[in-house]
Order: sequence, then structure tokens, then C-alpha cells
Amino acid sequence: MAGNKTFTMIKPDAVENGHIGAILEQITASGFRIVALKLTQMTKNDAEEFYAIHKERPFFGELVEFMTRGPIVAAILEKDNAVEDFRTLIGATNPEEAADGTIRKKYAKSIGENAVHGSDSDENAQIEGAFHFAGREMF
Ligand code: RTP
Ligand code: MG
Repeated sequence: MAGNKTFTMIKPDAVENGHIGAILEQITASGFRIVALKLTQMTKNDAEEFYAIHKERPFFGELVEFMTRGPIVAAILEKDNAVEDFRTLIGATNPEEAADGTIRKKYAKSIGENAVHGSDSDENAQIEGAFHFAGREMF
């Protein structure tokens, strides 16, 4: 059975461009309940650990540089079928390929700077949520 939680980050580009409010509004209007939320900034070590799965990819250095250049909004979201439904809501990694109305279509400028993160499995949602939040910050 699919889990009911996912983890997201509003990435530095979308924070810089003033889209925090609009993105959180679209997320909650789409039926997700916010169970943890904060503005924070990842260190280089944090980003290298968070994205360790991509460390051999050619874009890894750029990705770490981007994700650490300013604050992000981290959140844990709850909804039935959360991981899959949230990835549908954000759209394809490359905003040019993202469906109309998706968060990446509306707010992302490029495949690298693509406005939001969404966990890709129930297991990673759990790991990523625990990476950013202590138990007493989850409601
Ligand atoms: P995310 O993990 O952020 O939700 O994105 P995703 O699953 O759609 O994409 P993934 O393959 O996991 O890639 C993670 C992030 O790396 C950056 N990226 N840059 N320059 C490039 O070709 C490239 N490809 C990926 C993006 O920020 C992507 O979201
Ligand atoms: Mg991913």
C-alpha cells in the first residue's frame, strides 16, 4: 500500500523569486496537509549527503552549489498516495516538459533550477523528512 507522507523543498530559485506563498497555497489547495515546515539553508555537506545518489552525475557540483546558495523551505506533507500525487503536482524535472498548471511549469526556469523537490519513494520520503526535521517538529 502506498504511504501517506512525502517530503518537499521549495528550492533557492523559487524562494529568491518570491514564490513561497503561492507554492504552499497550491500544495494545500491540492489536498496536502503540512505536518512539518521551516525556512532553512543547507550547508555543502548537507547537500552532498542529501543528493549522494547523484554524486557521479555530471551536474552534481552545480546541484550542490545551487541548493546551498540561499534558503529553502523544507516540508513534510500528508495525503493518501502522497509521493506519486505530489510528483504529479510538481511536474517533470525539466520544466519545458512539465504539464500545464504544474508547479515546475509555473515557477521553474530550467532543469537544474526547477523550483521544487519531491521525494521519489515512500522510503526516501521517510529518510529525507528525518534528515531535515526532529521528531518534535513533526505534527
Ligand atoms: P528532485 O529530486 O529535486 O525532486 O528532482 P527529480 O526527482 O525530478 O530529478 P532527479 O533526477 O532526482 O534530479 C535531482 C535534481 O538535480 C538537478 N538536475 N540537474 N542539469 C541537469 O541535467 C540536471 N538534472 C537534474 C535538478 O535540480 C533535479 O531536480
Ligand atoms: Mg529526485
